[in-house]
Amino acid sequence: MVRTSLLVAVAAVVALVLVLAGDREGDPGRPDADGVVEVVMDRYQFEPDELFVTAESPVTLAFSNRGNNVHTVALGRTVVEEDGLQFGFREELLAGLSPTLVPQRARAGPIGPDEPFRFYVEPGETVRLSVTIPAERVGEWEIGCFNACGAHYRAGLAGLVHVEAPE
Ligand SMILES: [Cu+2]
Repeated sequence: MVRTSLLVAVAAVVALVLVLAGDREGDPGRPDADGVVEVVMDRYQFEPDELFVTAESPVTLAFSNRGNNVHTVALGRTVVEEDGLQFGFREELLAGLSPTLVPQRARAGPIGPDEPFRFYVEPGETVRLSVTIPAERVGEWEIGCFNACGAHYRAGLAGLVHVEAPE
């Protein structure tokens, strides 16, 4: 009887450890054990299209472009829209921050403290953005590519970024 209970307890612990390990490594859209969130751009989709990051923790978003078009990734919210065309976000998630970009040449556009942070991802390339998002930006944000006056965004290259409060 005691032995059976012990076996059940051991089996339960093993199952729990497996579940936790699975969560840690394999949860799409969440950082893995190294703090990396993998995102694939396949044609006009982010996969996954919903990302979860924790404020005040260093995170790396790794964008891999498996399509045939170059994309320009923007992070923010409130889309600037005119005549059915989209041009970017009114509010920038990374405003005033100093993210690291690998490779650095992927940085798009003019570089200044008030410029929106954009980066190109060429077909076949992976670009890694590393940053720590401050606690006051906890909330719902978006990612998108606004190339071709928003044609890529309208085609589906749009996703959500949930910035969660530190535990
Ligand atoms: Cu694009």
